[in-house]
Amino acid sequence: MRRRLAAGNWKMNGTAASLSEVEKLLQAHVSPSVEILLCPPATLIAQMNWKKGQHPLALGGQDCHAEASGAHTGDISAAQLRDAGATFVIVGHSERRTDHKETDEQVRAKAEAAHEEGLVAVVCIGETLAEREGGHTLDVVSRQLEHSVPEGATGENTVIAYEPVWAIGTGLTPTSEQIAEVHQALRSRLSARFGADAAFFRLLYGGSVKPSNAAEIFAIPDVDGALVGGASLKAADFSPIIAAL
Ligand code: G2H
Repeated sequence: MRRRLAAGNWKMNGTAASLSEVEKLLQAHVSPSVEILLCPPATLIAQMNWKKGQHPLALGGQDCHAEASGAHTGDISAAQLRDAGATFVIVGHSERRTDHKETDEQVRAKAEAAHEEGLVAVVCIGETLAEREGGHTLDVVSRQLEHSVPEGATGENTVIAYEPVWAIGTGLTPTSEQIAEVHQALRSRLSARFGADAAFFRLLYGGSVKPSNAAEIFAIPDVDGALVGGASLKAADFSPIIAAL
């Protein structure tokens, strides 16, 4: 029912020379039941879109402004991402929430802007180590889900990425039980809010996903794929993760 999704978030990595990694990725055998998304720096989206229609790779931005245009130096709008070839955009990544003090309300406004442009919003949520150790994980992710995901969200226009902040880029990953607990809670909260459509939302896990742990993570109920950072930069790492889906 839900098409599995392998999403790569290149963060602030990659130049034109990195396009060779995309070529290698596209040469690997990929099942049609898996959707592959790459979110490179915005500078590379148009270049990666050079073979549009000839490959199954979806492209996404890593952030967008809540407004469509205007005097916002250094920002990029959902319309500009779509113009460059993106069909997705990540919003509310913890690095944005931390580095740029983004709030749930700002994240929701960005997701709404993405929806207005026809982009799928990949809304990121996740608890810090202190919040987990304090026993607040489910409260935190539920609050983030409630306030970061707009009313107009559907399983078609929104993907939820659960990324525990303490697992991002650290090599640490939660246990399967911990991931399962959060994903089940998220599905339940989505059901309470969106009714039957909750079944169509894809829930990704993110945080130190790598070839050696991908299969175990993908076997967890209600995990529909992954948002992969460091291990998406090289085709040699990302391909086996995709193959494990
Ligand atoms: C989490 C993830 C990608 P990494 O941020 O969004 O990064 O896989 O490097 O932990």
